Amino acid sequence: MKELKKYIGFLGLLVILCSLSSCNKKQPAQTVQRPAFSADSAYAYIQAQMDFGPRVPNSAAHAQCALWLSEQLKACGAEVSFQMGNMTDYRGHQQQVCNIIAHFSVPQYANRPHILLGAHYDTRPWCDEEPLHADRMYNVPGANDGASGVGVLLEVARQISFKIADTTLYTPVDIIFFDIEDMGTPSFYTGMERSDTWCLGSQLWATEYANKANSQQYQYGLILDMIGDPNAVFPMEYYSSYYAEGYQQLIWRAAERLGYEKLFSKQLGYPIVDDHYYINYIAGIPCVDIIHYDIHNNTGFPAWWHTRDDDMKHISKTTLQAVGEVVMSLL
Ligand code: 1BN
Ligand code: ZN
Repeated sequence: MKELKKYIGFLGLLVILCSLSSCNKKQPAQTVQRPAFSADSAYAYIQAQMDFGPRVPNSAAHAQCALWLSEQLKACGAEVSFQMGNMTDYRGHQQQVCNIIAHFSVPQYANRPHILLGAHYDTRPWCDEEPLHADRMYNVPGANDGASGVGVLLEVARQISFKIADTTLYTPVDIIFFDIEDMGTPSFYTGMERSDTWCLGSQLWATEYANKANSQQYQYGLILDMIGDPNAVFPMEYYSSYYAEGYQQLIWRAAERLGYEKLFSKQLGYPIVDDHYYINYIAGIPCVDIIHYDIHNNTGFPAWWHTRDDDMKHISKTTLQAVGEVVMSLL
């Protein structure tokens, strides 16, 4: 009997000690569900574009890259078309535009409005932010300004192909690679500077969209531009707030949930006439721009912007991973 009492006493003590020790144990941090995205793959897509050389309009590299992009999108199961047209550049010359449009359809949700994801694939013909005059006639290599947004969206396309296969894509998606975003009036031009000389491809697309009776319906659009720098910061760009506030909030909140609140700063940013501006203003589709500002430079952009230094050393897989996860979380 005495032995039994001792045994029960010992068991009681054990229970108390166990419960105390479990009280002291820290609750595990709430784990965030991370959407699938490979920064290694996005990086390789950026490198592949760089290997063509600068994708300046009218160059062989530009044409070869356009073809390669359409093949990559087709390999991911998209229906791909080229939108061709002519637009007037800063000197009044005609430029041939070639936008690349990929549709990812989900038969069960065919009637739902699409999400539009976009980036520009051309690179600027001049490094007009170079300090030395002699360097200003070089083409911009465009690792960040061009290839980074396209690289992330190619990886998004690859992830979409898996989602279509396992029936977890709930929204039809269109990916558009816009042409001639970056041929706006160069700083050395002595004539009049006009803001509508930028984004010629998206202006063409938005104008044709607005003039077509039965255009594809879009819920909203999202443009990625200069999204690969290791020290990137994406404030809430002004025109995106003006035209698409709710969607901008949705995207920045998604970034916060994933732990990327430093990268996706909640500060209001400057107004930038990027491709999203014409998608808002001409097409009437609410559209948000994720774009890197740098308030420490007088251009408002990073030091490599429109210089020969816009190369692979300013591409970070950590930043690509963050942007990629945020985009994937919207699908
Ligand atoms: C973004 C990257 N842009 C050009 N390269 C758009 C832009 C247009 C930025 C005008 C500043 C002024
Ligand atoms: Zn540019």
